[in-house]
Amino acid sequence: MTKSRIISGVFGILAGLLVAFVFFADYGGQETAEDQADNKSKAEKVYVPYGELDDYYMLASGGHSGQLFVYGIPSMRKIRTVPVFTPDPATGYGYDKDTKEMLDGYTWGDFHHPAISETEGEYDGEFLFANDVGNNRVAAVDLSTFHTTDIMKLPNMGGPHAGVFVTENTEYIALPTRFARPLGGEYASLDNYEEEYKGVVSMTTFDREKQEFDLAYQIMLPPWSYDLSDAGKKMSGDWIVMTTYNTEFATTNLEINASQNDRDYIVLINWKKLEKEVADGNYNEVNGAKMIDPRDHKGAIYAVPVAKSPHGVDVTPDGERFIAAGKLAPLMTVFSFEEAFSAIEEEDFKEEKFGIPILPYDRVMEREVDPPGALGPLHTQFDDRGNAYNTMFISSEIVKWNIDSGEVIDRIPNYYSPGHAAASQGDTVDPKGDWIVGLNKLSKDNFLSVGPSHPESMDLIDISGEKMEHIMAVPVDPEPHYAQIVERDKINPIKLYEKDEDREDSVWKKEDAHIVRDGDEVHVYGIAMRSRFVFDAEAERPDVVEVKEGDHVYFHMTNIDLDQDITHGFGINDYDLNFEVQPGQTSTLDFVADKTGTYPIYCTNFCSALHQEMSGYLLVEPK
Ligand code: K7E
Ligand code: CUA
Repeated sequence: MTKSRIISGVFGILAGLLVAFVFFADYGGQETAEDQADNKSKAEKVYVPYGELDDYYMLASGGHSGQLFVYGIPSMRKIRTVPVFTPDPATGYGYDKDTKEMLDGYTWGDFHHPAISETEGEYDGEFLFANDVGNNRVAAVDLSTFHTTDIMKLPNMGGPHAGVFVTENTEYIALPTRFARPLGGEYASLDNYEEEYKGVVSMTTFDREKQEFDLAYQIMLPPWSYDLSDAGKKMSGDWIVMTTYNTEFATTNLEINASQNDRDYIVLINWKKLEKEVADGNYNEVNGAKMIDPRDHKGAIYAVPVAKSPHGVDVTPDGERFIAAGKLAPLMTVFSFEEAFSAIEEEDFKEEKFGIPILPYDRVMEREVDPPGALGPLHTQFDDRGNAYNTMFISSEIVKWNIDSGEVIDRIPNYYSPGHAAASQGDTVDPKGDWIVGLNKLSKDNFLSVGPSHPESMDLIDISGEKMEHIMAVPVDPEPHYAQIVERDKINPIKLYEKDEDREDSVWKKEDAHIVRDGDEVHVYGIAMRSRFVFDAEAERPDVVEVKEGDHVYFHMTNIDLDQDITHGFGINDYDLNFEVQPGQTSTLDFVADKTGTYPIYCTNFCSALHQEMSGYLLVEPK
């Protein structure tokens, strides 16, 4: 660069700064040249050119929408909403026979914590599990189709908030309760809280072949509230850890009454030992569950005191420590599994509560990390360089610190009030250390206003360097709690459902479409193809179904377009019914035709240039 160019360059920058300063003085927030360069470099980090794909899937809980949100990272583009605990007309979920039976009449769920199935502590990408705090359920989403394929209702529960977390090889999917409740939800006076109310952990298993949950056993615990849990890894692989609050047994005004004690507990459970107890028949049957009582089973359940009302507890990627986030106490507490195991070995117990030996805090606790002014720590995530990242709800930031030394390395503001954060491959033995997403409860006025309820927001933060860098914030539907960020090649979705001529209720040629009438049952074995429905190939009008008032009608529809991305919808005008069939899929819609009249049927999913012509009629003749 010549001298004159340097001088003019310097002048240019000065002039730019001056202009920026004047603008800034006038309008506030005007970008400087430096800001612009900075924004350009940020934009480049998240720009995914047309034809290329994001590096990661982010599978985020949709909270009380009961849904799963799928995002691409780093672009933060929303890709899909997958219904889990809630009906969804966009995909017909909860309308067709199978999914309606699976939802079993429930119209909402409160999905907090997604967990991807693991093999040897790594995400294997086959399934995603979800908890429903609202209605005591656990669900599995098949990640080859992004369809929810099983939901199990759990007995004896009171809001399984502290799950789901999977053990290293998905041996168990654990769900501890938030609200103490009498077993089976029976009536019991709150005056008898300590005796009759219980906390419960459900240990469920999932058969990947059959795609079915099973409740292996439950653990009956004192009526504390269990907030979050995590599964051990490697040396701690046989254990799960859970935070508690309300060890005061408050039954009203928890805001005050459940924050009295200086210490609550972290409960440690050896699931392997309990598995053996159950195999040996050492349990009581309670409402269909094999129930373990800590007073009868020694050597598997312990607790260690922790600073009051902790929220999250997370196991480090090497499995050697567990870290509690203080929530009410502004600190993170690092505990050593090795010390916990040696205290157990030597029976170094302080006292016992409800049959649970209490380990000495000073021995198991390795370090308290207390960054000045950092308030409301909720959850911990990890990178691949020995660092932890804590969300601070009250001081609205993420704090990065070194696990070995406790030294605080960096802090970065969030917009605003993060609950969880999710790091790339964050729950695994091998986190990637490039991205973390703050899942925030508030956005204030960061986005175009949609009225008094602002959207929640998510912050994308680059954690690949020593200092964290805030890249962007995006709005999100209520309500992000936790997410899993998984490398895209770990997920292998199918493109089509395989043609299977033996599949129950399917027909694959339009000539084979037919209707079977049996008393007041009408079974339509139909096909959907571009651009028509065929219900009865022989009929004068193959796309018309005539039934009698009160008939129980079954539309068994197969989409025979074995072409990528050609989904057909199926809506019945004025009957409040809609479902869809994806390429190669067979689905059944069943209902009682209790309204007489003439009802157009039409394809709701735009599928071809003649999509508007893809229609027919349902005629319901009065009796
Ligand atoms: Cu939102 Cu995990 Cu339910 Cu913390 S929980 S924030
Ligand atoms: Cu089929 Cu639109």
